[in-house]
Amino acid sequence: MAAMNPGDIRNVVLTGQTGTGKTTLTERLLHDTGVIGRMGSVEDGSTTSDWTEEEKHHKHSLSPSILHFDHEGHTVNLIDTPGLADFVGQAIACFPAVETVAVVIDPARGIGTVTRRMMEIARQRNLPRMIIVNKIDEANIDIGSLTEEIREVFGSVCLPINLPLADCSGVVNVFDGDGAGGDTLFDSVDDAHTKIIEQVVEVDDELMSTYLEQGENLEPEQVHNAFEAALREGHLVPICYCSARDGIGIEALLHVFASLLPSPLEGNPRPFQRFDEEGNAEDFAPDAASGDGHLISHVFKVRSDAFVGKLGVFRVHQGKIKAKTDLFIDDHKKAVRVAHLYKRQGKDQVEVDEIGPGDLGAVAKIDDVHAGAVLHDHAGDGGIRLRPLPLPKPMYGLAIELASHKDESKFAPAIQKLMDEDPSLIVERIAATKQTVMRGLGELHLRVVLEKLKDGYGIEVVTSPPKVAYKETITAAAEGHHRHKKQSGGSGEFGEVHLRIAPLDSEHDEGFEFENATVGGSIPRQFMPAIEKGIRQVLSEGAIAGYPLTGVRVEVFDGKHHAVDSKEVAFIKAGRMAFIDAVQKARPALLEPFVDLEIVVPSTNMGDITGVLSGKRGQVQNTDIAGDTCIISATAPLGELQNFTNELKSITGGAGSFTMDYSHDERTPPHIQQEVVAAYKPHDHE
Ligand SMILES: Nc1nc2c(ncn2[C@@H]2O[C@H](COP(=O)(O)OP(=O)(O)O)[C@@H](O)[C@H]2O)c(=O)[nH]1
Ligand SMILES: [Mg+2]
Repeated sequence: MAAMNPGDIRNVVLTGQTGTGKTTLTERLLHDTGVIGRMGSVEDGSTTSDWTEEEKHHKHSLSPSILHFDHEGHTVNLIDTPGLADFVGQAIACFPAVETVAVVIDPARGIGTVTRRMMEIARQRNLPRMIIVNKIDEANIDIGSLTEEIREVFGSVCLPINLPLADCSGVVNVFDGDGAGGDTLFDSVDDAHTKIIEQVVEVDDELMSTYLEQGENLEPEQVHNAFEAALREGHLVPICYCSARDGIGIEALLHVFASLLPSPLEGNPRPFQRFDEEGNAEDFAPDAASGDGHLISHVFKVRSDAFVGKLGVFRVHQGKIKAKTDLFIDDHKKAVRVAHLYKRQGKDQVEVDEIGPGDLGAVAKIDDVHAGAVLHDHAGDGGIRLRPLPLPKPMYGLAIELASHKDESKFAPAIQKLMDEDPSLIVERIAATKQTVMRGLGELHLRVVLEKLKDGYGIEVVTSPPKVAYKETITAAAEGHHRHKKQSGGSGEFGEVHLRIAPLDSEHDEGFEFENATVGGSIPRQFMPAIEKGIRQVLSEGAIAGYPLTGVRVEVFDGKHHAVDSKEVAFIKAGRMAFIDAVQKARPALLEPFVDLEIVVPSTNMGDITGVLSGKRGQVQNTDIAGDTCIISATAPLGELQNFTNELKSITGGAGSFTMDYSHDERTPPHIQQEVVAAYKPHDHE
């Protein structure tokens, strides 16, 4: 099969709150374009899009699905993404793969926070946007006021491109159709037509004059380019209405997707950067029109399967990717062989020979493929990277321990695969607390990861709240001294060190400075590295509570040595003990990490949440009420937030969500420091 003409492709991501009907709508579009004979349902786990075992079990989309169908002579590549806040990282990762972001709204639930976030990220990334109001079949909803609210929240650039009929049995095209249909539920076809045409002609002066002369009678071909320009500039966000369940408004939506949205040749430039050897970056926009140019493609989704192996789903931005050729991944020197190429349709895939510019495809069994990887075919293009995505930082943690030691060798490779496919997952060993900590966006996120670990790799773990990763520091200057002397049979060990320490500025890069201030050869210079080594051992193991020590300047100013018995090991020990001696006199303190929180809750819960936060030593910085929702910005110690997900869930009945980001370190209150230090069982220091 030859590659498609980029002008015939439309790439669309479907996003928005969970439960708004994205997966059902995907199923409906596949059905109505003849891809599938019978519509499956989310409830019985039979949709083309929610095909993984986890998705069938949870009855929610948990990772993006890639589908395609043909309409009006064009191919639409549709990416159905998860709407749960815990999984938005994967949805955001799909944005650079498409020209248009379509958010789906359920009138009964209102706009919602994930929708707001996705609309904002799409705007920041210069992606054309559209809004789909689904479930217009439902009783007791007010689609007219929802439309007003959409315009209040996202601006007057949002305009209906079709209107529901008064009985919601269909929709009328108000942009480029004949306007036939009947009475509409709100607004009139004529008014809606005038509004959208006037919005569109504003981006094109010439068209504006033609419009003023010709009046309403602009032909669809005359406005096509201006429509694309209006979408590109964010000057128009079309609103469509439909019922995925009952098949209402689907033909009109298909028309917008296939014929009105920008093709890869018409969309905004792709957000790449090219780095030179010094690390300087300049913007780089691949050109989809140059079909035979260098290949530039990027991987936006990775799926690892214990049976099938690793699958990398990519978008070609320039050139062609061909089966049975060699490719480079990022700046790797060694090329990898692409044995097989596929087009994905949910869980199914069809093998193809090549994928052309603007199209989406998949490669299998290339181990080094990771989310965000750039696949290219010229070694000189190794400096090309995607502009970083505004992904939420994984701060919600669980300490994990293997349930059985026999899984030890399987654990690291399995975790690596899970991290490769999930941009919001980190698993790290924290030296200070001697724990392995898994971090994600929320409780459900990590629950699903643990299920995959169990079902996909046969590994079970026991979880607990992670210990707080405190740091140690000093708050005053002090001196320390130690004489190390050991006589056992033959040659002995001797070294003596005097040093002084002082706090460093918290902004200091490394958090440590070491200086030899001895005079007159009291300690020969060759022993200084040994002394520093001994001190660095304390920096990583801690002096008072077993946590890494930071923010200290050390000056060795005196000491003694012995011609025969002074050796490296003696000064390592002397340096280490003299340093511990000094730290204990330097009013040591514990630091704890603070995070910036952004909590989104129904406005009615605002008081409860701020109350809970103050009980956690949190400080509310700002509250911002927008309609029915309230955004609370606050800082709080990470250690106090271990149960916050559950508290938020119970206070808001599941409607609240939050993100957290590292803010700064702060001294723990004295009573907490006392507890932590008392719980520390110092190892034998010598
Ligand atoms: N009444 C009605 N229900 C719908 C419609 N579309 C989807 N649903 C239901 O809404 C629920 C969530 O649908 P789903 O497709 O999983 O939403 P997603 O989370 O956005 O993918 C399911 O129970 C669907 O049957 C619709 O057009 N009308
Ligand atoms: Mg879904």
